[in-house]
Order: sequence, then structure tokens, then C-alpha cells
Amino acid sequence: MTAPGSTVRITLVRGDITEQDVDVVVNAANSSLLGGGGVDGAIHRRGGPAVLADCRRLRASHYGKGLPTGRAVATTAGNLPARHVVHTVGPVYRREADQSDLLASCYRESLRVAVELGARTVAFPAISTGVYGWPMDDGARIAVTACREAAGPPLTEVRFVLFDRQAYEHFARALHGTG
Ligand code: AR6
Repeated sequence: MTAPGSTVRITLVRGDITEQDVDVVVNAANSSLLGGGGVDGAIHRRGGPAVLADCRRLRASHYGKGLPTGRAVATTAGNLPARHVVHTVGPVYRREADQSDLLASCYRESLRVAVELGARTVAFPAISTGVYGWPMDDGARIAVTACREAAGPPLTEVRFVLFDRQAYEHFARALHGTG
């Protein structure tokens, strides 16, 4: 599914982020950068030890205290079909505090790092909508809006990879107003 009329195509697929043949796959990481469950666990499992080794190097150098929420940093993609992994840390959802801009920042910063790497194609999961508890409808709206605003050349495709039908439908509504 593709949004018409923009230079960068925003596309939706149902599937597994670790199977995407793109330049950059974005990881919904935590600030330790040392792995976890969900997308993070899947990326480290399939990417293999080279991804973790790069993450450990980042912790030993620039990110001694971990990667702050809303920021993004790149590593090798190891055995994944992608060329790079960009790790970003979504906010944990809290009903009593509006952290929408931190979630939008994950998408903006990941795209900025991807462009620095010369990427043309980037695949995102629905950041913060799993363990971190962000409601899918709102998470989809923030994701689509942030990427529409931030994605420009040399990027040609921003792909959202949604694990299940419900997530796909929320992203379709955010992208097209239907679903
Ligand atoms: N491909 C695509 N989407 C997936 C996949 C996959 N292989 N696996 C899960 N999802 P989550 P978060 C969906 O929990 O909420 C980790 O432990 C999932 O259904 O991976 O940002 C980290 O280490 C959900 O909609 O990320 C952090 O501690 C979405 O991807 C914490 O979880 C994101 O779910 C980050 O939590």
C-alpha cells in the first residue's frame, strides 16, 4: 500500500521486521542497547553476535550511560538482510504525561541517521506499541505524521512493518484515512 503524491513512498506491509531487504532496519531498543524482547530480541537473534558487539562498543564509547529516549544510533546489521540497524529508544507510555514528541523524535532521528548512512529504503516497526504500551491508533498517527514530515531525498521508501492485522489497519487508517 502506497501513499500517492509524495517523492518518498510510505508503504505498509504485514510481516517480520527481520526479513526486510532494505538499507536500514530500525530497532525498537531500550537505552541499554544490549537487547531485550519483541523486535529487539528478534533483531539480535537474527542479526547475530556482530550486532551485539557493535552495541557494546557504543556503550563503551559515546553512550556510556545508554542511549537516551528519542535518539537513534547505527550498528552493523550482521546476518540480517538489511545493511544497517538503527537502534532507537521509544518512550514508555504514560497516560498522565504527553510524550508524543519523544515518540515522533524516534522516527525523525532514525531517518536522520539513515540519511547519514546513505540509505534509500528504511523499515520501521511500530515503536513503543508493544512492551512500552503505547496505544496502536495513536502510535500509528504519530509514526505516519513524523515520517511524512521528516522523510526526504535520497530516501525513496519508508516502510512500516506491522506484525498483525490490527496494527496494519491502524497504520492504514493513519496513512489513508481508511483501513
Ligand atoms: N517484526 C515486526 N513487528 C514486531 C516484531 C517483529 N519481529 N516483533 C514484535 N513486533 P516491542 P516497544 C511488534 O515490544 O514497545 C524490548 O524488550 C509488536 O507487536 O518490540 O518499543 C526492548 O528491549 C509491537 O506492535 O517494542 C525494549 O525494552 C511493536 O512491534 C522494549 O521491548 C513494538 O513492540 C521496547 O518496547
